[in-house]
Amino acid sequence: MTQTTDPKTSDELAARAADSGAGATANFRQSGKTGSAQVDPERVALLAGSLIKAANDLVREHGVSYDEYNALKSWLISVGEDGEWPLFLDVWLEHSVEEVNTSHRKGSKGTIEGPYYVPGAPEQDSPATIPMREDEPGTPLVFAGQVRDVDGTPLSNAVVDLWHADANGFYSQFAPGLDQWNLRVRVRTDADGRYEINTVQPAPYQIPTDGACGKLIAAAGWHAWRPAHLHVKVEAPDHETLTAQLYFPGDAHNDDDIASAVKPELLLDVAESEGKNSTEYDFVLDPVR
Ligand code: MBD
Ligand code: FE
Repeated sequence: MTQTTDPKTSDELAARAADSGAGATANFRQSGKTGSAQVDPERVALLAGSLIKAANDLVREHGVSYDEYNALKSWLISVGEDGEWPLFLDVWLEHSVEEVNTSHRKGSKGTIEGPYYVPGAPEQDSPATIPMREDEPGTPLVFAGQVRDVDGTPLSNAVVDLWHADANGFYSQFAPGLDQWNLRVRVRTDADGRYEINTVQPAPYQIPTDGACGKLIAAAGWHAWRPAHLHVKVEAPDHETLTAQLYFPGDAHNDDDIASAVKPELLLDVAESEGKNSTEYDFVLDPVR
């Protein structure tokens, strides 16, 4: 692996990690997604009622003690104080929401967006090079493929919006010291619907261990890892936007992702030659219904 910047010690990494989870709260508030939460009162009563009933059933079934009840109360308070609600929800709930909302699709499988997407990355024509530091650590990766409609037509007016962690597991805008758009780019496909993006291989991602989510993971004896992944949103006029993540063969956590977001269709086929990796992945989009 080409390493031109020293990897940080694990202490340095852990000290900065909780910032990422907290940054996701500010990111969500700015996302514009909060304003659309105009939910039908009947649905609120149904869904909130079901959730409360499920929690009461669990208390009876497992004989929850007052110590456990107070531990829960204290932990829920700290999730908010640590700004980790987006992290908690995207890790442990979004996968079901994604499943329910994309089950009608005939095109490519997608998966969760997660807490670290930021709209508005710089746009480039294909072939493109993602914004990165001069001494960006990590193995170079050429990520290429074609975007098509479900009927096979290449989509020349598509955009592949790519964002991912660096070789230390950090996302720009959610960790200090990284340029705003480091490892974030929007790439327009060419006349044949093809895209090609030069980037670097991301590292596996560890959920911040020093916030409320990390405390739950430690208290339960779980592990905090997601496998290394590339995040994408693939957009084209008159097509449903595909939100996906792509994973690398052989990653130790492909089979036990803490966010339950790995699907077999999302595994890349990576070829290595002279210290450089390359992979081809095609995206098939559903027309808007
Ligand atoms: C991530 O990078 C991520 O993709 C998800 C889903 C949750 C936490 C961190
Ligand atoms: Fe991620």
